[in-house]
Amino acid sequence: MLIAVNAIGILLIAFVVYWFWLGRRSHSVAANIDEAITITVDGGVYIPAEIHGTVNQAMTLRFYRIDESPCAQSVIFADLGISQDLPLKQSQDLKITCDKAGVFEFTCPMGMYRGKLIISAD
Ligand SMILES: [Cu+2]
Repeated sequence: MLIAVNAIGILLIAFVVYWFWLGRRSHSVAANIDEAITITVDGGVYIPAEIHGTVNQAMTLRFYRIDESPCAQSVIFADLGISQDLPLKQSQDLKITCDKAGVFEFTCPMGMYRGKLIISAD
């Protein structure tokens, strides 16, 4: 009985590690030149929620909203002064070039949906 409880405990820990560490890593994506990055808006989240790019790299973020919540109707990059409407079930391209390194959050208007644009020096 005790062994079984320990085994369940270990499985739970393994699952938590997978979920928070490995799982999150797979939710990030690096921007390639001339290639749009599709970000799906569904179930209250951006997928992927972490986009990596470099300074002065022209990026195309292609938002595709499946989520019907009114909250998901637009995406805001507050630090970059960008607000973009996201039509339902249509691709909406957003071209961004960052001239400085940093972490720029993008959110829904109320800040519940959250993603990050991570720009490195080069
Ligand atoms: Cu919201």
